[in-house]
Amino acid sequence: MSKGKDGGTATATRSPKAEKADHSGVLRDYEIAYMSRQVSTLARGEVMLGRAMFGIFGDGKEVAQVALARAFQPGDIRSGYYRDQTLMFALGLLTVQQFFAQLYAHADIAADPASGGRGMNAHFGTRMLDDQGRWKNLTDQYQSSADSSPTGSQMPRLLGLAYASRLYRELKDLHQFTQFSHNGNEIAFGTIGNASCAEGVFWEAVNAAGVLQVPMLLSVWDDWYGISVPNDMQVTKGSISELLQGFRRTPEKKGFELEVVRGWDYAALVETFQRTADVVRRNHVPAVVHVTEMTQPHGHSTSGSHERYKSPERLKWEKEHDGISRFREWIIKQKIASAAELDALQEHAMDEARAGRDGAWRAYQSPINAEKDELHALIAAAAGNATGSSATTLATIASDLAARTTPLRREVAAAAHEAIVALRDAPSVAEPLIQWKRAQEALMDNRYHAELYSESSESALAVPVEAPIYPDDAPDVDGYMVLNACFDAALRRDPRVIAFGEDVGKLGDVNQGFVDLQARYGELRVGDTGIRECTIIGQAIGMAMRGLRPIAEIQYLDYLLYALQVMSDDLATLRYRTRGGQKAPVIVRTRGHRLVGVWHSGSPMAMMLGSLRGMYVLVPRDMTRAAGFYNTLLQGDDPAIVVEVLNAYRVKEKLPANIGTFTMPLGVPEILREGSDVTVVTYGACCKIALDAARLLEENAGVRVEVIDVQSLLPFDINGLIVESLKKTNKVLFLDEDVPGGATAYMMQEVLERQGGFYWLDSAPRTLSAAAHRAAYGRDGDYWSKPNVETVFDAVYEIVRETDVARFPALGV
Ligand SMILES: Cc1ncc(C[n+]2csc(CCOP(=O)(O)OP(=O)(O)O)c2C)c(N)n1
Repeated sequence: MSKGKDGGTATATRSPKAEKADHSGVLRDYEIAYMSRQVSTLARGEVMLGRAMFGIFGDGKEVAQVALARAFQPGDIRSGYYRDQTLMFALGLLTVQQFFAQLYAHADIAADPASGGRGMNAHFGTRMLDDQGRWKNLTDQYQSSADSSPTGSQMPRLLGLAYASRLYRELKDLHQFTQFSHNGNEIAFGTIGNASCAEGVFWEAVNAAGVLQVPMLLSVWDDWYGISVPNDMQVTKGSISELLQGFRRTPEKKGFELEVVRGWDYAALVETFQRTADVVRRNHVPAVVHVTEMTQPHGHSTSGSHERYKSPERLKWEKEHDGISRFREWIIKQKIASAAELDALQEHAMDEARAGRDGAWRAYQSPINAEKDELHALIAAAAGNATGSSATTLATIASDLAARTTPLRREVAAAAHEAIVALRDAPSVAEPLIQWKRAQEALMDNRYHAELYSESSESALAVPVEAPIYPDDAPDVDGYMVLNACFDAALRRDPRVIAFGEDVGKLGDVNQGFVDLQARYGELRVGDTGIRECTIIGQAIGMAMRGLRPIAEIQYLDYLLYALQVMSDDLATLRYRTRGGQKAPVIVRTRGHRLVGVWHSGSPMAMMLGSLRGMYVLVPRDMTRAAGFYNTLLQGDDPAIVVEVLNAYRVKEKLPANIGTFTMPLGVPEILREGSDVTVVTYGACCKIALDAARLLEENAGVRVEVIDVQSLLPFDINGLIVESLKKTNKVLFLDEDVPGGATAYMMQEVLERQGGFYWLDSAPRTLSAAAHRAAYGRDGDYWSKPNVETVFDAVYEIVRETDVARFPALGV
């Protein structure tokens, strides 16, 4: 066998039988690599033909990937990116037909199991859940977590997938969960492009993997470019392995295994991956394999040609170093097969690629054509029944539709719409078309909107409600102690619950919710992390995807911004982008709303509402309600963020007797004070301000304010309690500490538009939010930056004054 740069050799003597078996493995690898190349070429053609919107393929990376596949064992899991089609083929996790189905955006999980047409071409993933949304056995086959497009975004998740193995190995109470792990033997295999190593998230994840010593094997596919920008403009010294030298482990210090191997050298690749994987699996050591000298025969994607930025010399070099050609030469030289035998094998691979493409296209097109024909028949019939100009219009619509040989569903839907509009004066003629369109829209609703949140029996919305129980002698304790008792019960009840974050372990978090719990449950159950918000969330995502129940803490809501990308792109989209194939029930715990100054007073709720659909966003006003939400979420299978009120940890609350089991329903507001004049809709820290203002309004002006705590922004008032209040008061103020146009606007839209609250108003609806900037420092800065009792008083007073000037004279403020 030949030798890689750092790769060593694999020259152990083998029996003739083993030799033969190995040869057939090599030929199988060659066939897959060759077939994958043909797939790239054919797929590119499909985009050029207009059958697909966009294509990005794995050409040039084939040889390394068939070699990498050999290092996988059942239960191992991949977190990679769009170049990995060959790896997926080699692992048996993807068929050619499925690859093309995804390229065509075939909206059916039977055709595209990774995403049901939602993802994008070359966004891979396995179905880890059954059709009831429950976990399958993840250890009896290889797994792939679902890809996303932002370069580097596979890294935070990769950290967590690998960390889960460590927990499953080191925590004895987890050994029973063999559906997810066998003693933590599973490796999390990552892949990333060379240029993406310039992303901050790459460094954060690599550093954390070294600190945590997780079984992660990361391959860097290095083809020198990141679209058009070369390596020496991406990373210092132009080489990621050179840069990572400081991470290399030594006899004295823990660190990484580090390997460099060339992307066209099959034998060295097989040997390197196998040897490295053995170390990673056995010793739980992270590793990076830098695969150099890769090529990109078709260029970056279908969006442009690489001749625009690669020199003729580089293009020539790429041809000479093409992995498939080199692999073929090596096989012939090793006398594993003759040129003629390889030609036959290539022929077969080509047939397989073509058959996959053609099968996928037929499967994609035939139901749409059937729908088109169905609609065509209806329009033609309607044309026969219609009179005057609409008959002519319908005949034209029918013939235009018939002329579409490869229709899109949207074109069919548009034709139906056009026909219905043309028949607006003949409703009885239009009726069959309307019925057809309604049925079609219901199907599309399912195709494109289902599985944003859990629809399983484990949905957080299906968790039974258990009210808190307060015996007569229920003690009054500081708010943080309520949380502490809740977390203690959760950790005791369920060994899968793992809490971590900055200062969460030894200190028990900056507000003591976890105080003493590390001492009780150990460092792996209640742990400290480095200051790395993005990978705290990634760590949680990967753990949750392997059956654990992480509670990941972001110390202050203001610092969520560092984690928001991964929460938005990865966590919140996971269930949706896999169409219910994967889930990560992560609980993100944070605290916000009001403390001191620009960076500790955050209440950027609309930032979350806009970017975290797919997660629940909960805003309890006190720690008892927060505890109830945690108890609910731990029984559910959706990700969520709970924003605790920063200045409420030392406020006294009664400790419920059933602190470990009582639950808070999601999306159910609470009326904190009944009133008949104005409804104030608010949440979190503003509840107290609203109540204080309501009391003053009643005492001073006889205004009876109904104060409603929404408690949960996503989901929002699922039973329509707020509109019932509006029916009584006919006036409303939406109050919070977000910026103008932030969550107050969101609540207003929910109540006035979705719940139809507009129809019950007799004065203009109003919002009262913080100023358009972040809060200035100091108590006075806070007072003039955020709503306070006086501004709430004035806002409500103005609302009631609008309909009764005589009773409410102007205050002149
Ligand atoms: C966060 C982010 N920025 C930019 C892009 C656009 N983009 C897609 S691929 C790519 C280059 C990636 O290069 P590399 O990591 O070397 O991987 P390769 O595609 O060469 O395999 C860029 C800039 C993106 N997808 N995500």
